[in-house]
Amino acid sequence: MTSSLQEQKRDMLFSKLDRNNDGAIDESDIQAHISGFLTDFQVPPDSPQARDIHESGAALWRQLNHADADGNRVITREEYVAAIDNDTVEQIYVSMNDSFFKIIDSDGDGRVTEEELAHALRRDGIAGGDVHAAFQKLDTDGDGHITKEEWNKATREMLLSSDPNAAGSVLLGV
Ligand SMILES: [Ca+2]
Ligand SMILES: [Ca+2]
Ligand SMILES: [Ca+2]
Repeated sequence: MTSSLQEQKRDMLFSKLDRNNDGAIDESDIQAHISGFLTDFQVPPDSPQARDIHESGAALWRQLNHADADGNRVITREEYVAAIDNDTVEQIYVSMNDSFFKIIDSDGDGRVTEEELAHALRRDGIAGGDVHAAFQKLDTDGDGHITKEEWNKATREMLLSSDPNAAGSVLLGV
């Protein structure tokens, strides 16, 4: 059974994806979201990372199409919330981490430091004081770095866990 916390988190993700706030997601929202991300992280639009992210966006849209229950090429809040399950999380969100993690890991050493995370979270308006707590939650083995495995785990928790203390909630700022 879906808990209300899960629904609340999916609702927040939907609101992030619905860039123009018209209550439905279409392909232009996804592309706007990605362009905003590239601008925030100062990724040159013609770089391999930008190409990666745009390809992820196109893949995200293809995957989201199965959420479009009535087939009208737009995804409503209800369709989105109902479509998130284990498979969707793996196919959409965990697979997109390959691209996003590379950008958040700004020095490219395969691990995200607290400073790199601070840069990523600041973009979502999370105050500096919360970054340390967020980092400690995401760095589950406590070695001072967030690996892609730790990030993927948080991504799954973000969408699937009903535990309010799960590390993944940090990714949504809740
Ligand atoms: Ca629809
Ligand atoms: Ca790094
Ligand atoms: Ca770690």
